[in-house]
Amino acid sequence: MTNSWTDIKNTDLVVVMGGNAAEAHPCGFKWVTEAKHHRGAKLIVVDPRFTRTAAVSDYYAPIRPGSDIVFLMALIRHMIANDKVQWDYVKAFTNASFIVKDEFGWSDGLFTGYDEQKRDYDKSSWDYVIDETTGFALTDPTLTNPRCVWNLLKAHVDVYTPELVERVCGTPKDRFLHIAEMIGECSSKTKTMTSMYALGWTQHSKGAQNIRGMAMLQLILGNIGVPGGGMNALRGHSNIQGLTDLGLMSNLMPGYLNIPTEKEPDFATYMKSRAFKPLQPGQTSYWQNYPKFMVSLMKSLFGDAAQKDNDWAYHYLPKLDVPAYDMLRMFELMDQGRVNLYFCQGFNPLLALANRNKNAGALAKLKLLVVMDPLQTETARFWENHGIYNDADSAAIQTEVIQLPTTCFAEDEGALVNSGRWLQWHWAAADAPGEAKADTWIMAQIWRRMRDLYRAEGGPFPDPILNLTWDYEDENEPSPAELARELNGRALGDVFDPKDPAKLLTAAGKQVKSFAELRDDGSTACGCWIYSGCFNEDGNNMARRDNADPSGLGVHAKWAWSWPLNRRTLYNRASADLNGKAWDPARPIIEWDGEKWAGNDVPDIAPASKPGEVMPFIMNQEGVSRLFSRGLMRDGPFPTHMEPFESPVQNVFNDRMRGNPVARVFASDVEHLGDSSEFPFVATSYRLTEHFHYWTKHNVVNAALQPEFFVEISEQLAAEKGIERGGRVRVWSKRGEVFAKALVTKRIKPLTCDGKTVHVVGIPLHWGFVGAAKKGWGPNSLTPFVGDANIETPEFKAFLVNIEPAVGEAVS
Ligand SMILES: Nc1nc2c(c(=O)[nH]1)N[C@H]1C(S)=C(S)[C@@H](COP(=O)(O)OP(=O)(O)OC[C@H]3O[C@@H](n4cnc5c(=O)[nH]c(N)nc54)[C@H](O)[C@@H]3O)O[C@H]1N2
Ligand SMILES: Nc1nc2c(c(=O)[nH]1)N[C@H]1C(S)=C(S)[C@@H](COP(=O)(O)OP(=O)(O)OC[C@H]3O[C@@H](n4cnc5c(=O)[nH]c(N)nc54)[C@H](O)[C@@H]3O)O[C@H]1N2
Ligand SMILES: [Mo]
Repeated sequence: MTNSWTDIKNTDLVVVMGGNAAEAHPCGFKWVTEAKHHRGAKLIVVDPRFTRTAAVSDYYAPIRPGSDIVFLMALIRHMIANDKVQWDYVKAFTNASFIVKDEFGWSDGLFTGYDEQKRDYDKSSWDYVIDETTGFALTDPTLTNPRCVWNLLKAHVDVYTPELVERVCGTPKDRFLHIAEMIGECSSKTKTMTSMYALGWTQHSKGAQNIRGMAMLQLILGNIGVPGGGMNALRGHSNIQGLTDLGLMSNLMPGYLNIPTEKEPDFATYMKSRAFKPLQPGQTSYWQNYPKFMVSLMKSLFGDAAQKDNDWAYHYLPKLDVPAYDMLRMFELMDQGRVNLYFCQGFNPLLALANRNKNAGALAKLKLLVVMDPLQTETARFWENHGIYNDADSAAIQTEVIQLPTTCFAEDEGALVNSGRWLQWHWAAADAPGEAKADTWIMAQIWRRMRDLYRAEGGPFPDPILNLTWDYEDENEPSPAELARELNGRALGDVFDPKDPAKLLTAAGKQVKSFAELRDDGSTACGCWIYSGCFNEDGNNMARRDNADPSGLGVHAKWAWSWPLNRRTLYNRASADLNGKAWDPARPIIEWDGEKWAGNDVPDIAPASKPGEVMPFIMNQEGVSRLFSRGLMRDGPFPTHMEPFESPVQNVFNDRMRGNPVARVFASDVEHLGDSSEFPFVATSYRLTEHFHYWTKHNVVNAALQPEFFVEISEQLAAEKGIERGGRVRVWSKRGEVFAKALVTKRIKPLTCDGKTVHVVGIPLHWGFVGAAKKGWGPNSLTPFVGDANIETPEFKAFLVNIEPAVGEAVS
């Protein structure tokens, strides 16, 4: 989230599109209720299904799964055509005026630079014109140059008419226009809109572009950085925000630093494409501090073994030979027989990952599978044969499975990071049963044994293991507090003020106050720069529980601790105009007091940065936000409509194009993609509020609340196929089949797209074969093994199936 849960009460308009907050985030959804109650806020829901969020909305519109970019680009077109633009914001705080290279363009649904063989773009044309002498980007503040971002954007969105929305999304034109008008009101300086989204946008082969589409709209309305505004990703598991923050993605290290690639053999080469100079005079380009964060991370990992003359032990780090080793790639490699050992910690891929057939086969090719989990999972028992639902030949499977029982959150102490970036400390409520051990204990044992083996026997490259910092009081079990202090960082030598070298900021051995004290000379260590400040010499700030809110704006600055620097709203400098005055005087979050930025939140800019000179988007080289994303996104600098890999209609811009042309797809999976002649219905999948994924099956109460695997279909589809309410159905895709009960509902209605009737089949997830729930398989016997171009999330939300009444007894 750019903002926080508690900030949502400041909004005038909530748009839930690409999520179902009332059911998947029922506790956080109360802030929507607060906004409605206190400000008379309105709620819009755009979802293929009439969800429980829709049930409490002021306005609802249906949409065909996988078509949101058309809707979003059409909203942008509407705002531009009807002058619903927060012009002062757009001119000052976005890259609208930047001039783009002449070579950049698009046609046939593709941008310049596409290489069909490589299924990739050469992105060199997707850039600004840079003045060679100054190194600054050229701009046209009058926005008249036809090559400026604003005019290119206008041209790009021109085809996305309300008629196209109706044709591609199946959303009636009048419903679209009504929503566009409601949203247009939020271009006012004193009205804001918040975007709340989750998997309805991410789980597509162009998921990242869905989100960019809304972020661009929010910028045009002047809604980023302001109270009640923002892009608010409703994160999933209670600590999934912490997972990405701490670099548990295969291509990341803590604090969104990158794992080096093979093309970056040494530290100097690695830094060459980072820490860029500003593209406009006087801008911050905060990533210029990258070396400080990186060197401090290396000192934290390897202590004295990381020195300037050995490139801070850079050669200890793995180097990526592909963009990422995400789950799709790992299971593809497993399936090719190229992985021997899979260590599966807190994950149930047999139920969670796309195309179960492929994944079950992949697990069977392992030599060893280690499952660390507090509960029994289907993944640990993938080799069992469950009749027609799992036709494994158990006797032939040679994979050895070791289960290591762990504790769970209620038995652990530590911090959970919520969607609003708040690190909230919690304490253990119970002792773990039986032989269960904390994940940290188990990992400590593995490291210790590996170290001892390397010590005793040597090996090809023992240094990273032998030199890993492990200075915990009990080497068998690092405590949560020790780990948190390590993430905060400390001074290894005395840290002085660079402006006044005689002034000692933090003495050697003390915790650093914040990342502002980190250095690139080896005198500081820090495990995760964005967390710096969470546990400093003031103590454990994450354990704070003062819920005072003097401004009434939902800031709660003394409740827990929020990264970065306890800031609650990111980009909050953008909440004030070029003179430093709040756009909305009734909701001032920070303002310029003549000498510095001050107010109700920690300013997202150096306190003395002059308002007309230093722009708010300090992480960007430009200092402003991006309506055009330069070379960052793999699939284009503007979002463009692409059909899902499996779609009931052809791509309107290019009828030869299948799916996102640069999305993740492996050669072996192409033959497992179906088309609409065989599979005429669009399926989408989602969770139910009564369950938490796959593990509440172990709890009789949750299991009983929604006891049996079902699929949701419209009355019209039921009539067409002769399916009875509550009857059994068989649903199948190119990848597999499932049997379920039919829930025939008015909540899903047929759509008309491109002149065709399109039926949507809704498939909830939860069921498997362990626990108290009835046996069933959920959606992932059916889903395609393809993923987003930028982040590799599987396309769980839009694929094709067929459905018929089932004959005979199905589920055991
Ligand atoms: N009770 C409960 N709460 C949970 C979880 C749980 O298992 N149980 N899981 C947690 C996790 S890990 C996550 S990631 C979050 C997920 O939170 P959500 O994303 O809100 O959850 P989903 O149920 O996957 O639903 C997304 C909604 O998107 C809609 N949708 C599908 N396709 C499209 C599309 O193309 N466009 C649009 N606009 N909408 C579409 C679906 O109909 C559905 O209503 O929930 C978290 N909260
Ligand atoms: N078709 C389809 N598929 C989906 C989705 C969808 O919408 N549609 N959603 C996707 C999403 S967003 C998600 S997040 C995944 C969820 O998929 P998973 O993350 O696999 O699901 P969970 O059941 O939440 O959790 C996995 C395991 O973590 C264990 N666990 C809990 N606490 C701890 C702990 O402290 N330590 C350890 N070691 N283990 C612990 C639980 O017991 C559980 O068995 O499913 C994905 N799959
Ligand atoms: Mo999730």
